[in-house]
Amino acid sequence: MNLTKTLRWFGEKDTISLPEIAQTGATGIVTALHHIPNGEVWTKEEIRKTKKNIEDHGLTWEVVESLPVTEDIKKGTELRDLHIENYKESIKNLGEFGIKTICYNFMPVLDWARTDLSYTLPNGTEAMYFGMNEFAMFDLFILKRPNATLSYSEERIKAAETLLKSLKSEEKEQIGYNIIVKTQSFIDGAIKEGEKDYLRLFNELLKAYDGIDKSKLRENFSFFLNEIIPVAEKYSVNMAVHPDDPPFPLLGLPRIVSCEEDINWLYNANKSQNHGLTFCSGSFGARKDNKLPELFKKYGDRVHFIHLRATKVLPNGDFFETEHLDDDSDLPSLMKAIIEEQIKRKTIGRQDIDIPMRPDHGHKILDDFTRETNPGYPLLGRVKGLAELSGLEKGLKHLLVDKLN
Ligand code: DNO
Repeated sequence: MNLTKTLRWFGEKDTISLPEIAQTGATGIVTALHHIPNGEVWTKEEIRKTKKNIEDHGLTWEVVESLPVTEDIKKGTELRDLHIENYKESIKNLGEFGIKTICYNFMPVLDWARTDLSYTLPNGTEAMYFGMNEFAMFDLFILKRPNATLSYSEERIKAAETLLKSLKSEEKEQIGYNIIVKTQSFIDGAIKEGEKDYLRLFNELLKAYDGIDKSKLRENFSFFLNEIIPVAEKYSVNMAVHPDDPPFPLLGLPRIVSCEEDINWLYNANKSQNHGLTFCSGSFGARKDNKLPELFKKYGDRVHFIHLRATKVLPNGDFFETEHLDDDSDLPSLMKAIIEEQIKRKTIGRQDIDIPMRPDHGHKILDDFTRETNPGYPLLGRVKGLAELSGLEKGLKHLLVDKLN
């Protein structure tokens, strides 16, 4: 009874190689067919090639992260049916190759957001940071989104103005580029690295959500689930939706996987065991009202994949990614809840006891500064997280399980 240790790999373009990952203590790979455009079918041939490559290095392809849900599916446009048919075909093909877990998300336009990708910590390492004033400044004065003022308090708008005046033009531009391009392009976001007209394109993507509020987005999500989950059941694939990061609305867009009320809605929208959650402690943890161990205890039976990292929330609402085991997110209590869920699964004879987990993101440390990697995915920072989390798991398991036998 162990969590299956995995690391995310971004395919052949990743500067981190499979032989390197094989040395880290991870046995599984989390990856996607990043070269296939969103909305198209992942063919058996392409799946076979990637799986073989991973297995040739002594690793297993544990989880797909992500099989992208197109904006057309989220918005429910006339292309939705075609994209859903393609999605079903991809699930079927993955299932036939023995891939059991697919992580995806249902966040409109922006998959995740940070304003600073190289926030220096006192010991010289670097983390990722989300600044409320920085984000408001970007929205109000760089993007100049119509009606953006409606999303912020007067106080926030003032603070954003003050910030705007204090920054050099390259610094302002960098924040916009980080939010729209740098954090999105490597995970198959709509705007690619190098795109010059990114502000205008991004505004168009946002505009297309006019009239889509939380209940409409939920309706579209529910439609999608009811189409794809029977296919997932047939091919023994677990679908694991990733929570919103950060877990609150941004840019006037609705967010529907942010808190307990959302998870409750989600689990009821389709009751299949094959429809569940990627429990991302770092994403949920950016909200103080999300109590991680409690959430896991309540909703753990349909958690199919786990992302572990800690978030430090500052008094003004800003947050940054802190050490994996920083006290702020209380990962020891979360890990205890995870092990208890595994015990429960074992007792009732479930097969999915060794839930796949990955250390989510990592600080830039040591030699990470000598190699270009995707934001959040340096090698050594993640390996440190993996080692710490594996130790935590082993220690707790020793107390909770081994001692009982
Ligand atoms: C960022 C990730 C997300 C995540 C997707 C899953 O580092 O946590 O991009 O992979 O939201 O669909």
